Amino acid sequence: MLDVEKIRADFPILARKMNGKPLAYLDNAATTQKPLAVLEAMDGYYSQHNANIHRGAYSLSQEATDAYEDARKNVAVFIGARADEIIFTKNATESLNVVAAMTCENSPKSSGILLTQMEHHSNIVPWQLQAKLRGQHIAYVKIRSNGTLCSEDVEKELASQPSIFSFTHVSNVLGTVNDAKALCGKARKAGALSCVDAAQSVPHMKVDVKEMGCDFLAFSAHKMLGPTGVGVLYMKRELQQKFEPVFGGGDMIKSVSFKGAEWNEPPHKFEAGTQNVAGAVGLSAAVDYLQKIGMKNIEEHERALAKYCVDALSSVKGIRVHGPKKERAGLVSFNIGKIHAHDVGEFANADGIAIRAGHHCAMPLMKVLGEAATCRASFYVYNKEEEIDRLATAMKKAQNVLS
Ligand code: 7TS
Repeated sequence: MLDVEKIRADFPILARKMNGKPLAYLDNAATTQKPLAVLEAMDGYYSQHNANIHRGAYSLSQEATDAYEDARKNVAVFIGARADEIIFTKNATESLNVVAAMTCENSPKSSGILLTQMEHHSNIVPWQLQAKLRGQHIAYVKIRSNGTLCSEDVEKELASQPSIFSFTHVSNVLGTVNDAKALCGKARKAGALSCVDAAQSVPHMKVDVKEMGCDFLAFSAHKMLGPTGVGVLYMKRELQQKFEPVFGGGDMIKSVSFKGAEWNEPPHKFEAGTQNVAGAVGLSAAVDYLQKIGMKNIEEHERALAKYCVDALSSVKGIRVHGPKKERAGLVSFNIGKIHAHDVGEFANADGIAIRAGHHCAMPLMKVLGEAATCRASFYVYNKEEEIDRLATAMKKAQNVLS
């Protein structure tokens, strides 16, 4: 059991009122709030240690470099990787764009890319850009009506030997938790690389990249109590020499002449230009904060809230809850009768409740679900049952007034 009230005291924003009501922040799949420990770590970096990294012969630059490289080590331990397998990026989206560009450039023309129907646009559009550029084709693993991946379809699509299988670990719309270890294993057996979009899993459960067996894994700091503007690309050590960097510039080179350049050692080979050092420091503080609570405790807390939410919403007339009935991560997407999701969202907002209404950057999935948009409540360490009770009450009111 988490001490939610104690946790909430670490997040100044949660004491705010919205439209005269206490803020109930239930949009954590979009972004999370930041504890004082993260804000103070970033402030401390800027006020005491700021300098450019990997270059100064002076002590302050060494301090900044140490802060950045310590953050890398901390993130590596958090996901069971080696420090040099952690590449800092801008966000999960940039990480996925980099994987798409690197792997597609390295794959034969007309080779296949395998995705799933439940991907966020961040794990679709980068591949579409590359496929168009290089004449490669994309296939999508279908989902079943219960919101899980169709395993026969995985087998069938992998049999046509795509160069890479890129899939989400947890769906940001359905809450489906895919068996990433099994899917990476199947990809490997079929001779395909595996890339895991972990934007919705790393913040909420224990993820170990070695145990999972993925080749690439992507996530964002801002969805795990860290700052915006910093993300992570895990890239298996054995692959780091094989691929050319996507971005060129300072720090990623060993030497440059007018003719060409020689790359720096990974991970620096993949980090061009001045990095978001304060962002990495903030992410590292967020990792410390999460680890103090314990990832197992966090996962249990959120799953319990999701179950509580599904039960609470079941008394709303005309409710349709999307995604798996049982095994679901800490988020719940739903529609009420024929009422547009945006109208429902505005109704919740009037009561100080922040939920997301829209296509959640998953328009192809919306098409499969047969919905233009859905409402979504998504939870984190600081959410409590009382907030879900308020949501259910607001939803009953919305149903009464709007239908
Ligand atoms: N992948 C998944 C599964 C996501 O849910 C998101 C963001 C991303 C990738 C992209 O993350 P970014 O930090 O690079 O933008 N998902 C959402 C969402 O569900 N609502 O707002 C952002």
